[in-house]
Formats: sequence, C-alpha cells, structure tokens
Amino acid sequence: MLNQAPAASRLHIGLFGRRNVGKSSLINAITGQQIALVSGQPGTTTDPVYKSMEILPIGPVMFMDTAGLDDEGEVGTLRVNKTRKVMDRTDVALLVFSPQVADWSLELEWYQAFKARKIPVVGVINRIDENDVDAALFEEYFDVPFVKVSSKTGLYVDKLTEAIQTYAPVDLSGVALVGDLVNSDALVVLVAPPDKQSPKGRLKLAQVQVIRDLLDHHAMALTVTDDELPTLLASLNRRPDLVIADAQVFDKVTRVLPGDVLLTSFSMVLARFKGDLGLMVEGARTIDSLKPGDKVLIAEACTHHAMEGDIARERLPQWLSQKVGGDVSITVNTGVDFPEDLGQYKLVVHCGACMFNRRQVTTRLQKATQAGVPVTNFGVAIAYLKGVLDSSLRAFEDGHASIEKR
Ligand SMILES: Nc1nc2c(ncn2[C@@H]2O[C@H](COP(=O)(O)OP(=O)(O)OP(=O)(O)O)[C@@H](O)[C@H]2O)c(=O)[nH]1
Ligand SMILES: [Mg+2]
Repeated sequence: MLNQAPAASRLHIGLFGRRNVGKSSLINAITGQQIALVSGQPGTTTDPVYKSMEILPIGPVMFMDTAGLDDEGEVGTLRVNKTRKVMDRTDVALLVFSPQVADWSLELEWYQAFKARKIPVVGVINRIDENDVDAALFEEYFDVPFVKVSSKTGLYVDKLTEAIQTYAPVDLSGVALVGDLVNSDALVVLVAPPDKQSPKGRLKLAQVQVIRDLLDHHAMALTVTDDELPTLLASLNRRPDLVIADAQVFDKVTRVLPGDVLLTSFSMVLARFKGDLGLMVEGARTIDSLKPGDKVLIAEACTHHAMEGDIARERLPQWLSQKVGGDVSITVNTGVDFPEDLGQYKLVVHCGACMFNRRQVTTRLQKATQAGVPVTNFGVAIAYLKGVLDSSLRAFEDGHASIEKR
C-alpha cells in the first residue's frame, strides 16, 4: 500500500461563501464523492469539514468546507469565527457566489482579508444551470479569476480544478524531497554515474537538492559513483538505510546491493516531489501494450547538446524498441514549448524536469492526461524497462514514506 501524504504537504483548499450558495455541493462535485452534507436549508454546514484526497492533476489536497459567512446570532458568530480560523491554513481560497444573491458586501470583506494575507482566491459563480451570468460583472469588483460552474450538473467543474492548479502557490514551504523517507541519523548512499552531460565540476541539480534535503533532516549522505559502490559497501560497518541511484546505473547497483536494502532513483524522488509518481508508474506500465510503429513522445525540459549515448535520443528509444520487439516511432521534443497534438502519441516520456517547477510539470501531465495519453518519466520508464520498478517503489511504501508529495 502506498502511504498518504502528510497533511502539511497537501494543498489546502478552503471554500468560503454565504449560506446555501452551494459550497458543500461544490466539494462533492469536485471530488465526485458525497463528502459534505447538502440541503436546501441555509446553515447546513455548521463546523468546518476536512477531507484529504488526491485530485488530478493537482495531487494531494485538503478540502475545507465551512459554515456560511452570513451566519447570524450568537451561534452564528461562533461559526463565522471558526471559518476565520480555516483561513489560517488556506493555500487557495474558493470564494463561492450564487447569482441570486446580489449583495456582495461580505464577499468583498473576505476578499480584502485574503488579499491582505496574500492568499490566492479563485471566484466561483455557482448554480449557472439555474441562472447564467456574466463573470465580467464580478471581475469588476474582485480582482481575481472567476469560474462559472454548476455543482448540480458538474458543468465546468473541470475548469475550476484547472484554475485552482494555475493559481495555487507553487512552493509549499517545508516540504521534504527525501528527508521524510528516512529517520534522522539514517545513512543514505547516493550513486551518481560519471555524467558526461553535466558541465564539468558540477553535480546534477537533483543530486544537490537531495543532499541538501538529507542534511536538513539530519540524515547522512554519502556520494559515490557506481564503480566505487562495492568498495564503499565493503568498508561500511552498517547497511545503508536507503540507496538513491541514477536510473541509468540501476543494473549495476542491484548486482552489488544486498536485496533488502531500499533502492530508488533520483528521478522517482523528483517525480514524487514535483508531479505525480502514481501517474508516472501507471504510464510506465503501459509500455507493455506498445506495438512496433507506435508513436512515443520523448520530452526534455532543457536544451543541451545531444551526445553519444544520449538518453532521449539513443538509449531510451533503443530500450523501448527492445522491449516492444520492434522499432517504436520516437519524436524528441526539447525546451519550454510542448506539442499541442498529443493525441497521436501512445505514450509521453518526460525527463526528470529538474529545471521545471511543480506547476510546469503538472501542466504537462494535465495536457497529456486530457489528451488521454499515458505519461511517465525517464527514471520511472527506465526502472520499468529494467524490471526494477516495483523494487524501487518499496522506498516509498508504508512505514517508509509517502508516494504522493508536493
Ligand atoms: N440548481 C442548483 N442547485 C444547487 C447547486 N449547488 C447547490 N445547489 C443546491 O443549493 C442548496 C444548498 O447547497 P449546499 O451545498 O448545502 O450549500 P452550502 O453553501 O454548503 O450551504 P451551507 O452549508 O448552509 O452554508 C441545496 O439544495 C443544493 O442542492 C447548483 O449548482 N445548481
Ligand atoms: Mg454547506
């Protein structure tokens, strides 16, 4: 079983609005589940309701449903105070409107409060099945993006999910890259191949980030190349708690590593951190159903000189064709532009995207998913092709870590 992401690393999405505008219905519509109690009686939601879940393509989120902002009386005031507390944990606020209600005084008040705290707000105009209105009217008063939806029919709820993703803050502070996989004082061995494609005198960015993160979590990081690994293992008086290797040298590493030592790759660590490892794993498994002649898009975030033994242009196509039992038709895409016509591909294999932020990565995942194309990344695909995917996922399993992370 793959573990749950800790609450702190989830994107906290708070729903705010007057009573009866459809906040609870909206949570149910976004999640496709009956999470929150809905009724025509204003004041149905009395206490904040929290629900953690995965939504594509955002990843792990925490929905927070609240009582109406216009709740009245003694109890009503207590409820509004509770709602105010929810604001403290909100990463993105959905300010929900119903076209029937023309008084926006409370909404303007809350909007100012969010603005003062620099919390991004997405305006939601609900119930457009009953009453369609022009979002521009709202945008005159609120300097936020508006999305019109119907929680009842589900219309445009996907647009809202997209907007949440677009306007969500990219970096949630305090999120670990690998430090949460291990205890403090853990010994982690990093295996880096001599990398022809890195500028002289540098390590890959992913390796540097992993080292920093381990140090921040009081774990020990030892870095070797694959050639030195056996010597290192022989000279240690304890087993490493985790080995993180470049996917290219997995074969070599598994040969010398005791079977019970957890091993994973830098690209899997990054996939978990930046995107959606579960999706990448699913994508890699579809390699099994590829046929000779199928089109595969290999996408690289950075432009660099293609070199001998280049992963995107030589090794990956070769390994894919070997697995498929004939040549697959490879297109290599490089840089910030991403093709629009994804539908023609049977699979997208992306690089580790060390130079991209999470939003850039998830936008691409979303495009592929929307086009119905499975997507994976170099590291996960290579692990799969080399038959070590399942074993390298063990590092993220129960008791070790959480697979879904921001
Ligand atoms: N036609 C229509 N009705 C909706 C829509 N969304 C919600 N409703 C109805 O509006 C009523 C209130 O919905 P809730 O989701 O309970 O509203 P709420 O904002 O959570 O209300 P409180 O918890 O009382 O603050 C229910 O009868 C819903 O069925 C919609 O998009 N279209
Ligand atoms: Mg409610």
